[in-house]
Order: sequence, then structure tokens, then C-alpha cells
Amino acid sequence: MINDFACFYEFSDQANTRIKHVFEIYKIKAESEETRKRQQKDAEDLQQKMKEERHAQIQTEKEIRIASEKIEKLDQEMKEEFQKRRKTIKEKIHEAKKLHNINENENNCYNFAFAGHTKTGKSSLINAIRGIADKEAIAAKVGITETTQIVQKYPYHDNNHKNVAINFYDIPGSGTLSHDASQYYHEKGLCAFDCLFILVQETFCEEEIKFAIAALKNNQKVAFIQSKCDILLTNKKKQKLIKEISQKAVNDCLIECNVKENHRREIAKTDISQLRKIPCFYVSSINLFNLKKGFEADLEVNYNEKELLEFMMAEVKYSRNFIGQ
Ligand SMILES: Nc1nc2c(ncn2[C@@H]2O[C@H](COP(=O)(O)OP(=O)(O)OP(=O)(O)O)[C@@H](O)[C@H]2O)c(=O)[nH]1
Ligand SMILES: [Mg+2]
Repeated sequence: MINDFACFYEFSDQANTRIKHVFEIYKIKAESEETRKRQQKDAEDLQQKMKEERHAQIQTEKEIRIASEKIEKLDQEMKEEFQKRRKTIKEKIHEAKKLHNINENENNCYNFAFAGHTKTGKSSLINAIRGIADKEAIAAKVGITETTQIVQKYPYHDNNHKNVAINFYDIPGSGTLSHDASQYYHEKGLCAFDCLFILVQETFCEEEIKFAIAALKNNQKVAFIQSKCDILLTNKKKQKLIKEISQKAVNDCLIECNVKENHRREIAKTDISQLRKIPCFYVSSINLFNLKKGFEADLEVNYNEKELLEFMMAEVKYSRNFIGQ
């Protein structure tokens, strides 16, 4: 009996060990199954991720292709627009030249136009630069009421540029009922000329800025001129703002005009940087006439007359590679 029990206990120990091993095996099997499942899930997740990444890549490639196509289309449209504009500018210049009987194929010729608000001294300036007195028969008509009614051409002879035909075009003053400022640049065919002088007054008006912008759009050389500076200085003397009309008073006045005056302030408001680069010459037609006639002794003071003449001749010389003589 005791032996039976002993046997039982012995058996029981073995049975327990067996059970323990069985459990161990189950546990290992379960763990391995779990690892397998986890690995399988990881593999599936990785596959899914790769699938998504591939999908995203395809999507990105598609977007890049669409964007490239759009850029290509825009490039093409811009090219067409540019060509159209260049064509319209060319056509406009062609029409304007026809209006003023300017031969497009004539290269040894340079045309200056003097435009701007009425009574700014355009005709007087043309006469002065030509060295012709206002009362001479061949002079441009000058007056205190609206004077120039149609565009007039005046030849200019310069001893340093004998091979070049230089012409001055006197344009009727803008801002009157007969010559409305809003259509002035277009109607007067101002794009036909190689260089446009815009005569300005002490107060810079919207119209002058508009003419200058139009000139810039047409790639035209442009400069501002404020004439009648002698009157400006005389008025300053009358108002006792200066003691006498000396060169120093003139220089101070020119600095004031260039830096503080209305011109620059108005231009600064437009935010068009190219406008700021347009030169402005302050002159007196009386001075210019004396200078051209060689009456330098009569010149009490100088404004920008010499600078203006130099600018004009430099334009003639360099714009189309004209060589002097
Ligand atoms: N003191 C002085 N008077 C000038 C000067 N320039 C022009 N004037 C006078 O200003 C007036 C108008 O001059 P114009 O040359 O006819 O002016 P304009 O711009 O051609 O005038 P419109 O053709 O009518 O637009 C005339 O009485 C000129 O004598 C100048 O530099 N100094
Ligand atoms: Mg005139």
C-alpha cells in the first residue's frame, strides 16, 4: 500500500513535469504564432505603406506634369502676348510715322518732338535752339494765346552732324478744348519721334506724367524741360525771395527744383522707377537764343541750356551710332 502511494507520488511528479512541458510547448507555440502573426501584419503594413507611397508618388508625378503643362501654356501665352504687343507698338509707330510723313527707311535722320501743355514755351524753345528770332518769317509762331494749332516740322542744322537730318516737330499745346490731354499722345502720333521733349510748368500735372509713361511704353527716349526759368528767377526777386539774379541764386534754385519741387514729388507718387530716371532740364529760351547766336556776353546767368544741347547732340550721335560730321 505504502509502495502504491509512493508510486503514485512518483507518477504524479512525472505527470506534473509532463504537464509543465506540455504547457511550455503550448506557450512557445503560442508565442511563435503571435510572432508569426505580428511579422505577417508588419509585412502587410509595410506593403500597404509602400502601396500608399507609390500612390503618392504617382499623384505627385501627375501634379508635376499638370503644373509643367500649365507653365508651358502660360509661357506660350506670354510669348504670344509679347509678340502681339511688339507688333502693336510697331504698328502704332508705323501709323504715327505715316501721319507725320516720316520715312521709316531713312536712317540718317533724327526727329525731336516738343510737346506738352499749352503755353509752356515749346515754339519759343524750338526757335531759340535753331538760333532764329521769334519774329523771323521762318520761325515757329509764338504768342500769348494758344498759338500752334497743327504739328509743324522745322529743320535744324548742326555743324557737327552734317550727315544727319535733324528735325524739330512743334506739337500743339495739350490741355485745351482743341487738343484734349487724355488722347494727346495717341492722337498727335507722338510715338513717331525718336525723342520726346515734354515741356512742363512749375506745377507738374497728371498729363505730363501720362505722356512720359506712354513714351516709356513705346521704348521712346524722353526728357522733361521746364522753360521760362528767367521768369521764375525774376518772380523770386520780385517776391524778395532772392536779392539778385546771380549764378548762385540760379544754382540754389535748380537744386531746389530738382530735389524738392513738385516734379519729383509727383513722380515719386507713381511708383514707376523708370520715370525717376527721366532727365529734367531747366532753361530759358532767351538764354538759349543768345547762346546759339554766340552772344554769351549777354548771358547774365546759365540754367541748363548747355546740358540740354549736349543731351540732344549725344542722342543724335549715339542712338543710332551716327558718327559726327
Ligand atoms: N521770358 C520768357 N518768356 C518765354 C520763354 N519761352 C516762351 N516765352 C513766352 O511765353 C509765351 C508762350 O510761348 P510759346 O512758345 O508760344 O508757347 P507754346 O508752348 O508754343 O504755346 P502753344 O503753341 O500755344 O501751346 C510767349 O509770349 C513767349 O514769348 C522764356 O524762356 N522766357
Ligand atoms: Mg507753340
